[in-house]
Amino acid sequence: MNEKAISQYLSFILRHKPEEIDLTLDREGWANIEDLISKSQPVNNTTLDEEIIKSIVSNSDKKRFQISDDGKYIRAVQGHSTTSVDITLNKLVPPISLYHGTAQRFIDSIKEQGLISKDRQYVHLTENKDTALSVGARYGKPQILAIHALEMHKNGFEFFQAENGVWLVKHVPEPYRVC
Ligand code: HQG
Repeated sequence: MNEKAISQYLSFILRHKPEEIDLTLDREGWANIEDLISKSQPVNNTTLDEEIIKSIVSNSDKKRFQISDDGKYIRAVQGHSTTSVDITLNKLVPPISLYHGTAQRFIDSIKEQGLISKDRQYVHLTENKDTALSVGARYGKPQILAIHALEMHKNGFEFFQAENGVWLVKHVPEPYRVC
């Protein structure tokens, strides 16, 4: 079984395109697992079932997914682009600095616009430089940016933390980028 491919498929459906398989997510991002299984396409010839889904959820390195307490529903905890989802997030005071991993080829544009969320609902930030490095490497030669998160918060920007610890903010204007 190819867990990575199935995890990517679940991310695609649960974060971006539930309508692709006519799946309904509620405002908090939850999908009924039975419904998801019956509507999903096989991934690399593997037909999804409850055991596979639960294994992927518990093995996810970044804890991308969550199963509801009653075991009937699944959601992605962050990373959404679909506007049908608006997860109630914990609003928290961030640490002094947070990191964002990007690709060097985006730096000129970031200097002009600051960090923007593009297709997703939020800019994603992390406390972990290694995570930032691997996130940035998905798009080219990686570059870690440090952000004055606490100063932003003091100036009125709202910071949220997803269930898996990823920090979320709507925009990071250029003056708050340290490097
Ligand atoms: C860049 C992964 C030009 C931004 C990670 C990034 C994360 C700009 C790309 C989650 C820009 C957007 C999200 C600007 C930002 N001009 N480029 N003004 N502002 N960018 O994939 O943060 O493994 O939407 O730096 O762990 O890379 O999928 O966001 O390179 O938490 O679970 O535009 O995805 O999680 O790319 O990644 P993305 P991201 P998973």
